[in-house]
Amino acid sequence: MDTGVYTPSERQVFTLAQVREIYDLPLTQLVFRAQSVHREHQQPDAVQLCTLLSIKTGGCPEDCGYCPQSARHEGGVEAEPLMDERAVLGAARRAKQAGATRFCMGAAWRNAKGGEAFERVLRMVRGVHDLGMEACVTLGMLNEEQAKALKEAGLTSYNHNLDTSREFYDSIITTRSYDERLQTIEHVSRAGISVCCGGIIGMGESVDDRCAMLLTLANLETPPESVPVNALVPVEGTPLADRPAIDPFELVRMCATARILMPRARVRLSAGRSSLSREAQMLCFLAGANSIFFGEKLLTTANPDTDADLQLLRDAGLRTLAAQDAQDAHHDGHHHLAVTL
Ligand code: SAM
Ligand code: DTB
Ligand code: SF4
Repeated sequence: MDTGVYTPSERQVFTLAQVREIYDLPLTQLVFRAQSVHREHQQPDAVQLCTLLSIKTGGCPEDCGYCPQSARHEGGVEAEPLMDERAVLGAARRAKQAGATRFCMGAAWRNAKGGEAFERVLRMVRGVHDLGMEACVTLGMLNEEQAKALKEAGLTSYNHNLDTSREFYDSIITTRSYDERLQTIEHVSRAGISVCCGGIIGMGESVDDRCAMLLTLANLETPPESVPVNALVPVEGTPLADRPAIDPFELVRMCATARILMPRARVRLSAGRSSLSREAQMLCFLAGANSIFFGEKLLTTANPDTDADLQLLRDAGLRTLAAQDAQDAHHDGHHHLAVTL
């Protein structure tokens, strides 16, 4: 297995059959292989804590089948206006105090809005950046100009997920195409902003769909800086409300395969942790996950208590990764750990 440092031009190229072979390895072998890659490219004993805030909740015109914020599903969350920037920066400061090094702001928009709303988002990004945290936003589709402005404001990363494979995509979302997603990702990349891009498992997709999504991500011209792996949180009123829960081993396999395919990315164990045991989460960390959403809420649904998360990391002897470290590790391979729990 090649575990050298990859540059975009010399990185390994996989076929779908090879990805599937990796995903289907006996779990012991899969985790061993992922852990070997992890140790070459990442701090093996550090986890990044990222806090999410929904800065504009609900009333979204898109029809994403999993999402409680879509105005097209019955009984979704109430639509609220874009938050005031002081309230957002207050939340960012509290997240920093609690140990988070990245602050991610999400808006239930089809695309990033212009005018005052966008100016306000830029001020939020600047404020988070000035706190010394990594700033991330997810605002829907983005054009090149907006991407440039966000970069200038100090944005670290833009989250825009592929969610699933191209083949399965249309059975989950009809109002926005797969190619439009890829285009937004390209605008983000071109502006020099890191891409945060991943997906969801548990929506009824096949294992090939999962592998195809990971392959698409790994084959992007610039592979994502971070890859959120979400387990569907089934929400009443959404078309996917009745989907059965996934087996946690599936999540372990996703984290491990993502780690092997994208050695330098942060693999973020995202939505769905509330239903995972400590042991299952530890297996995900062993498999190469090195980032979690930290804070009692994701965007609109529950996340584990911060005390429980800090206890888990403490019991496992894991440390949190500081913001600048994350950037150093990403850009030049230097690793320094700062925050102790
Ligand atoms: N509106 C923006 C967009 O879709 O790009 C940003 C917010 S959206 C809520 C961000 C991501 O959260 C989605 O792409 C999806 O992967 C994830 N997500 C949303 N609802 C979820 C759920 N119920 N379970 C798991 N993941 C979910
Ligand atoms: C991502 O992939 N997962 C986060 C973040 N990116 C924005 C969002 C998860 C949302 C889960 C459902 C909710 O809380 O509304
Ligand atoms: Fe809207 Fe994003 Fe939810 Fe889709 S995932 S309905 S775009 S908020």
